[in-house]
Parts: sequence; C-alpha cells; structure tokens
Amino acid sequence: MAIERTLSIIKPDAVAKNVIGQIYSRFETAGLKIVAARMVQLSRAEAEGFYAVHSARPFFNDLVTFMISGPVMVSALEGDNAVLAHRDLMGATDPKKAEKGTIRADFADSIDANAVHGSDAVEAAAIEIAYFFPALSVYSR
Ligand code: RTP
Ligand code: MG
Repeated sequence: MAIERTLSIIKPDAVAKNVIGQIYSRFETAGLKIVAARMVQLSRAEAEGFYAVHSARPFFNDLVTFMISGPVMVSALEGDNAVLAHRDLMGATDPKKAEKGTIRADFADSIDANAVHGSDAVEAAAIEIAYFFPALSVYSR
C-alpha cells in the first residue's frame, strides 16, 4: 500500500446543497484524512488555470462557468492509494452512469453539475495540490 495525496474539490452544486459534511464523512469512513482545506470563490482565470488540460475540449467554457458559479470546498486528502480510493468514492463522471452509493450517484444532477472533482493520477495530484495550497499549509497526519 502506498500513502498518497489527492486533491478533492466539492463543486458549487454540492456546496449549495449543503452536503460538505456528508461528503467529508465518506472520505473519513474510507480512511482518507483531510490534510488541507479551504473554501474558495474561484475567479474565471483561476478556474481556467486549474482546468487548463481541458482547454481544447468543447465543454471547457461551460465547465469554467459552472466552477465559478459559487464557492467550492477544496481539500487535500491523504491515505492508502488515495487517488484511486477517492475516484472510487466519487463514481463515474456522468452521474447517470455512476454506481449506486457513490458521491456522484447520490449528490450530482448532471455531467456538468457533478458534485466533486478528484485528481486522476499521483502526478496530477501534486500539481493540483500545489495550485491551491502552499507547502506549509498541507499537514502530515
Ligand atoms: P473531474 O476532473 O472534475 O474530477 O472529473 P472527471 O475526471 O471525472 O472528468 P474529466 O474528463 O476530467 O472532465 C472534467 C469535468 O468536465 C465536465 N465534463 N463535461 N459535457 C461533457 O461531455 C463533459 N465531460 C466532462 C465534468 O464536469 C467533468 O467533471
Ligand atoms: Mg478529471
């Protein structure tokens, strides 16, 4: 087992539904520790920078507009195989295809308003965590 870190974003739709605590509870139950956290109202430039890998995709503008529609809760999570463990908790990108009991199946409305983001690889996680958190604000737990 490898101890990893991953970046979680609870997106504006889930923050508006007041389910931050329920989502955090799923992380904790699965053994993922919250090692950094902040609520952020992203600017358009910040959201575009975060999702730069998707800048050529047809859904890029809608994605950025959605991500700045309200505050998001950004956290760094740590645990055994954290990247995949977190992706498993999230479920498929399209909530209609997400397995029962996953965060997206339970809290997401559509592929656009899909409740959560999670890093898709350890290398991406390091970049995404650094995007939101200076090194000294990520704790060792
Ligand atoms: P995320 O990055 O947010 O964790 O989601 P993901 O890996 O499951 O999906 P990704 O392919 O990275 O896409 C990023 C976000 O863009 C929106 N999207 N819309 N309309 C579409 O076909 C489409 N495809 C992706 C989703 O909100 C997705 O989470
Ligand atoms: Mg992704």
